[in-house]
Amino acid sequence: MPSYDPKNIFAKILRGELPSYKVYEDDKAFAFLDIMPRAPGHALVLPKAPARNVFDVSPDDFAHVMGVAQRVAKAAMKAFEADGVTLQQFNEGAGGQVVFHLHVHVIPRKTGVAMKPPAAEKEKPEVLARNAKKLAAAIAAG
Ligand code: DGP
Repeated sequence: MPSYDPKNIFAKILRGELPSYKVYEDDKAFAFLDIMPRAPGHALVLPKAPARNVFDVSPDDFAHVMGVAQRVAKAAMKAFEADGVTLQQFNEGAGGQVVFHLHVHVIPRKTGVAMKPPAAEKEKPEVLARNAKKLAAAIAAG
């Protein structure tokens, strides 16, 4: 497996070199909106420590990221009046991974509404800003 590349786009977001629509941060994890959402409120949860994917992440960091994903999922149900949430996590190109810093997708779902295809369309900045504010508030409310 290739080694971790610190030039990947999520590493740049984590270092603050690129902007993001942040919804949550603690000492070990960071969460922000996917700019090409498969449904409104689609968020990504990352470990802050470098990890390419499930094959090199520490079990502790992976468990922490899943705990944060659970918290984001519960908040997304309220913030977006969702009927369910889809969690996705891809590993290596053959596993569907495109950005090589481990991340968990948290995708709010409505009954009968299909997800858009992956990375189909960039959402408008004002929509992302509004959704990030709603989700961040719901996460903070716990
Ligand atoms: P994957 O590695 O297959 O889980 O896909 C990467 C996801 O990251 C995809 O849903 C689109 C999203 N994405 C790609 N570039 C950016 C970016 O610059 N910012 C944000 N917020 N999301 C991105």
